[in-house]
Amino acid sequence: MIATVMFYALLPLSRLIGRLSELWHKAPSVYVNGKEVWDGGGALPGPQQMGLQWHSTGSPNTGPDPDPTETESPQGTLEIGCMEASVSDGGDEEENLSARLEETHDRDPVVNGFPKAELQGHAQAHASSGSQCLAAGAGDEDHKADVAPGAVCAALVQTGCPVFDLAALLADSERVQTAVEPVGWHFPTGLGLAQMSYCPYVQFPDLSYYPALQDQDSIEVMWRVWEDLSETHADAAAAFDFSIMSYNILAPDLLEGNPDLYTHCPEDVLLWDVRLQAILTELQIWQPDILCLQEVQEDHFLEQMYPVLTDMGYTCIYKRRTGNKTDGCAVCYSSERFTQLSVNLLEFRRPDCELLDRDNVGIVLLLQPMAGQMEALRPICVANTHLLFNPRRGDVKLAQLAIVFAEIDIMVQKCRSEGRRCEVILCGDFNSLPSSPLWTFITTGQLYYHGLPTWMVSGQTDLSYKVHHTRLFAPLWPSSLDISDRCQYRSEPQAAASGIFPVDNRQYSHDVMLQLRYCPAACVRPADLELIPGVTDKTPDPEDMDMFSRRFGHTLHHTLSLTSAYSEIRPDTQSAAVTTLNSDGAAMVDYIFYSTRRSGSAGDQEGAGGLQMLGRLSLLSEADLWSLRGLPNETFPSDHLSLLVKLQLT
Ligand code: KL2
Repeated sequence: MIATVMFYALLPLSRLIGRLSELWHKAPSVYVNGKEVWDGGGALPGPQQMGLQWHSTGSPNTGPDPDPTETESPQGTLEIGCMEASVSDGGDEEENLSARLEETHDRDPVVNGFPKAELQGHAQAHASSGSQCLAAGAGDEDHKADVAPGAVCAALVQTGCPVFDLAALLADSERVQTAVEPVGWHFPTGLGLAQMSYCPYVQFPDLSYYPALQDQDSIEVMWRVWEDLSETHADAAAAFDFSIMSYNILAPDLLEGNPDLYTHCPEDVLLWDVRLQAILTELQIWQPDILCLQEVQEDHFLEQMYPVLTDMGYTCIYKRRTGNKTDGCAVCYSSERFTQLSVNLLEFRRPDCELLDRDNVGIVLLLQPMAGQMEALRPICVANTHLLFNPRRGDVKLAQLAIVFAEIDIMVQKCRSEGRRCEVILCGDFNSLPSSPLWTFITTGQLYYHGLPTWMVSGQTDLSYKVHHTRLFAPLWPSSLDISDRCQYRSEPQAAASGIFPVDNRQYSHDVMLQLRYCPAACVRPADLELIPGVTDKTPDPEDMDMFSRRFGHTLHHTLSLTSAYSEIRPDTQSAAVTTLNSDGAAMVDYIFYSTRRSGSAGDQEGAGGLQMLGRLSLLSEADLWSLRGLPNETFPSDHLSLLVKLQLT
């Protein structure tokens, strides 16, 4: 009782002292991925906002749109520019699309113009736009005092048209850093910086056992930043740099079909029109040279996305899922940078195969990069797919993946028959976790599957408590599929024979018996096995195991050398990166795999090949995303994040 009376007696005094100390106190520091970038200043929302509108007035314009500042075209308009914001009543800002768009952009020092060929030129353009930006910020008296270097572009958004310069971000981030900081595509988590910095102390401590939020010495802010990895690669004069995005955009029909997954979301962030605008904005910002989309609803794609993408200079290929599913996959590529050599639309459902009774699809296409006199550049095979979701059916996922590999192999062989090597990029939503058997198969080229429970394949769930497990045994799919365990069509001349004993020659030579010492049964050590150092404790080295699996089967192979562009652990914060989040949890299930130089083939330039990764857009952790109220949210319009990497073909 006495304590309560004392508390209320002293509260006004402590508030007064708090206010006074607030005046003296330095604004809190802001850390981006562990690095101090901001002194706590922030710009408040202004009267003008940036928006993106699609006015469909006729057939799509098939030509590229070289001038991103253009606001009108004769057939259809992709308008990016300034418009009057609808008046917001302050409390309702998050429900306002324009306000949300501003939130996406107002700290975004990027220009809408992708670095196609003249990287240098773009970077310089950015440097000058950066200085304009600074000048505008300095001229704005209202904000001059508290706007820090990183915030000046926000001031520009309020005073005139925002200018985006992704070019510099993707091409030359060092220059960007000197021009305007912070670099990257910035998504502060939690409250806006201005509110965080100047937030008054919590008002009703009497209702809470927790102390008032008083320590604001530092605010941790996480961003999706561009990770520049180009320094590790030598400047290649004849290099062809390009970017590729993989993005599951969450089909509205699937969203409505699984409402339980989105109970954490405010209604307005789930509206398709709102999400579409944000998706298009995202594509407009990054303008990837190749775009691989999943969960693209057919009607929306044809009516709303295709016209915009065509107008942006893309050629698009779409494949709807089979059965009564309304969504599918799309691959769009820049018509200026690539020509199409070949395309194959994949349906995984096979009427003659009980295993393959699901409606998932994929697209495999062969693209020829075009760059001035560089027609001799190796073609790039791009594969995009969305594998089955069902966590229990790893058997189906593997069979679907085998079809993708067999179709990629057709493209690879096609190039080989012309005496050329091609690079491979495999992307999509694989509904499988990093380090799962399916992921391991993709990244190592082999998977010993004998007896593996089907639920284990994707790592999505743990069903180990079950008494009975469906397991994988050879053959994984019927011979009618005509795909070997090397994931190549058997009818193709190069299809390798399976490594099992020939039926008519069961002569077990000493050599064969010797190799059997590495079979899984021989590798099991009984608990009471007598220890003979160097003998019974000897474990086979991986090369010998590899030889065993090649020789004796029960192993899936593919012939590509693929690396995942993203790793499970974020290199900056050491936290687990995720690509999708819903009420059920978060995980990394989307990937961009690209072909790398084969070990042992160095020196033979054309024979070795491989792509180099120059950079990527960082992912976020589950905690980061929950601080944004999960996915989808006002900033990220899908329950998946986009994956974006920049690759180099030399
Ligand atoms: O995980 V996904 O979402 O890659 O984002 O792929 C599938 C799931 C997509 C296409 O089938 O629909 C979602 N529980 C959770 N998600 C489901 C379910 C389910 N039972 N069925 C479909 N999806």
